[in-house]
Amino acid sequence: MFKLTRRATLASLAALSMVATAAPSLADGHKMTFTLATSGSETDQRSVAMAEVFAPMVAGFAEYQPGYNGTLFAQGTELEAISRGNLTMSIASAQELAQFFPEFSIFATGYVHQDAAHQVRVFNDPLMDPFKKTVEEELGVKLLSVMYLGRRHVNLRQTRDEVNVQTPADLAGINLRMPGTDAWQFLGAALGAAPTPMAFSEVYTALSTGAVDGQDNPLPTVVDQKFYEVTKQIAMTAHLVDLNYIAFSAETWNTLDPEQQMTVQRAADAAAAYGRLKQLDKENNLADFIRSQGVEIYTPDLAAFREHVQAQYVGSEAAASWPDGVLERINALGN
Ligand code: KDO
Repeated sequence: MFKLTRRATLASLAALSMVATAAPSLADGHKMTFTLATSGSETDQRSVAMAEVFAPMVAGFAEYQPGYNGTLFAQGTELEAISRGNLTMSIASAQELAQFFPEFSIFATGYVHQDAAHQVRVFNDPLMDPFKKTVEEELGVKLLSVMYLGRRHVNLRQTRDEVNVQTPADLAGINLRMPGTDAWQFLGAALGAAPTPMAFSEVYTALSTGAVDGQDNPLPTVVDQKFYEVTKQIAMTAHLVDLNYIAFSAETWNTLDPEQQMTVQRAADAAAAYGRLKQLDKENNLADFIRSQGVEIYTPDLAAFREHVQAQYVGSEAAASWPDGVLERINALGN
């Protein structure tokens, strides 16, 4: 990681030269500005939680300025923007972090996290300390809290009569849109499909035109993005209980006094908890609405999917990057 460390060092040196003059304190009568970039919408529960919980809690010393739908920075470029001092926060993914640090792919591996509570136990366990330390030291990013995105399922344009998804073999040749990073493409192939990399903002149009056969996201996202208008089935593969991290600039963090740091940490934890509960509620209550929009929802052979997907990771390059004992520890923290 010499190149990244060198770049991060350069970014930090540049930042240090700025900190001497920047970091307006309240004494100036000016508030800091916390910019957040996300490819999510304004109505996504994680965005709502940041605006309704995080922002008011830090309002005493910082103005929260969110950019939704990838408008501030394109999906997958936010962490680099934070590292270079051009952005304060993002709703990051383990898959994006795995582009810098391959070992993060363990948190993006199919059928590892069992549920939202398991995600929280893992994020707060000492096993995470080396991961968090690496990201802060080499990228200049602090991972403050873990957010719940939800169970990802296969969502196709084809009707169930056309493609009945029972096992991974039924996805052979299916052009499945997955997000652009390697860990996502690996997961798409592990499901048995032919993955296509594509930004989140392009998915609806690609489904409506048939440029892709399907996509994978949790039910709340299917509703928030209206994917039910351009798809006909959801096979509830639950292949990834997906998460995000509230990522925060270490450079900005280091300009805060201890009380402000504690407030930011508490605000992030409160927003993550609020968003988790809202997302779980939506996830547990949206199936009937989606069915009412003409989308068939059913449960495939989950044992077949779990067995096949996990077998793809055994001996993989991704698995080779996982620190010894971490997978066992994650499993021990399960139910
Ligand atoms: C997506 O692009 O399908 C995805 O769900 C990937 C997640 O890691 C995350 O980036 C998410 O999009 C965005 O937050 C938008 O919901």
